[in-house]
Amino acid sequence: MILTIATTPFEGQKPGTSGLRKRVPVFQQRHYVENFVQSIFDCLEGFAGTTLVVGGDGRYFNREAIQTVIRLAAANGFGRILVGRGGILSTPAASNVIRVRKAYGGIILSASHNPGGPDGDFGIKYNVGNGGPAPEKVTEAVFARTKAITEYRTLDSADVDLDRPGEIGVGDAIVEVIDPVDDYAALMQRLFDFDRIRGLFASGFRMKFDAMSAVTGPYARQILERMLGAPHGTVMNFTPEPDFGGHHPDPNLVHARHLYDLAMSIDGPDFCAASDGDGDRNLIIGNHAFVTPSDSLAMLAANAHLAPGYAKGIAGIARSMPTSRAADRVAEKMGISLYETPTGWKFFGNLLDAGLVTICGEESAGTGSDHVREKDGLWAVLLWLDIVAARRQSVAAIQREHWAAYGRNYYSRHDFEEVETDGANALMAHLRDGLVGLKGKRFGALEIAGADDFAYHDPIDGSDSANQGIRVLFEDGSRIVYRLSGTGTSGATLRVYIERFEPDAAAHGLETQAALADLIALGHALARIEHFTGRRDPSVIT
Ligand code: VG1
Ligand code: CO
Repeated sequence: MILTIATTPFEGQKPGTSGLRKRVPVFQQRHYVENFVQSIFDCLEGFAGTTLVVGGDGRYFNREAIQTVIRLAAANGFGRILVGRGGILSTPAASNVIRVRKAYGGIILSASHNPGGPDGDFGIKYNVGNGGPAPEKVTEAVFARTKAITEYRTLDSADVDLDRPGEIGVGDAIVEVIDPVDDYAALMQRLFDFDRIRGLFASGFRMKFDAMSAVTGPYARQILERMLGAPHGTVMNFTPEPDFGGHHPDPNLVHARHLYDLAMSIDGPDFCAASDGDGDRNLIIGNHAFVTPSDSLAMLAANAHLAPGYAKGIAGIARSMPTSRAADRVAEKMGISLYETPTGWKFFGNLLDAGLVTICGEESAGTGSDHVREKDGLWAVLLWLDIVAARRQSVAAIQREHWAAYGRNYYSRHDFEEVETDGANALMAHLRDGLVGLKGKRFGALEIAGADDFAYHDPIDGSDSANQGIRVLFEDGSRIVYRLSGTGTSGATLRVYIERFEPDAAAHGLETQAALADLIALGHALARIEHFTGRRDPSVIT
């Protein structure tokens, strides 16, 4: 029976860079999930009888939220609801299911790289029919709706057994529990030369993939160990745990330090990789060769044609604004377009749909292509493996040759996490106020060529997005970028992105922080970081 339940709005149900993210206890409040999901449905049109995809990264509260979404979706008139078995769907796999099953859209339950567990984070994100995150005009409409909602529709039906594959009726809808891995693995098989990668493993190539007790475990074991013949034990921490085993599922140099140390050890594996909570990020470290995500984007774009799925070449590259300009040099040399978008994968969707770009990436360990409409951690790992197998070279050699051909963009991000929101806002206001005065100023060898607050005009739908981060540009091509995170759940996080281009191959072997030392010091001073946040040192350096 359909129930109409009276409710009142919650404050702050505003989707950020990637959906609505809050602490678990916030989501556990009565009506909280229902209000947000009903607000999404209230902003959609013409979905009666269509298909909705639902799945998450397996974190704490995933199963409860899925049951709620199923009841609301059925009561609101969706005809078929596809759910990953066990409530599991990685973010890129969900994007793929939406596309291959021609669903109306999907709801992904995840807080991505944020910690999980009863006191951790949870999140809800709506993806549209192309498989990608809802564009800003949709998320803004949803937020407006959350402020005015008065009722939601649900059912008094029993919970669905998420562990039993097959179909079951819920109200007038059919819920279908699907295998979370199959479609995705088949897609990877079409894009890459599995025989060649199998040959690589058979030749003794050694790899470690850390699934970080998060969603990629089942995917990585199926693809790497079963289909590609990597030795058992290649995939570590492969069981998705509700609290990610108590770890932080962010595959960066702080939370995946052990992989870095392993790859740098004398007898370390040839290739180390990891993904985040929901499977859309990637960390790539060759033996004695850490690849920054910005470089990875450039190197994958330059070599993608070696993989069967991209043999025709790539149409263009898109990167988020703070991502280094290493990819720009590849695009220039290849004679293809390079698009610079605001942070967040939702800005790539239109460019991919229009066929203007094939490969996209962000400095935050996100890379992907037109095969889905999300960034895709395992995809990046497999493309790297296919390139290594095709070129018969180590990651270190590929990286060295790339820098020699294109120059090296030294790059680092300094995060100041959980600082006071007022201070962080004051810091950004201080920077904005000073923008006009910066041009022409000199600091030692560094001269400022210009500074602005990045704004993006979408060439496809004509929408504008302002205030996307402060850019300080230098005469020698160096950059410092400042922005506040839109994925945190407490206080504010300031991100400072620092980049310097080095054409001289003789100077490509420096330690990154040392190579950027003068820019880092200037970056801290220009924004008066200690004054506004009380912090001298960043909490995370990537
Ligand atoms: C961060 C990253 C951004 C990424 C987003 C979602 O956002 O900087 O590049 O798209 O996380 O990634 P922010 O606003 O905190 O800087 V994930 O893995 O959550 O889906
Ligand atoms: Co993620």
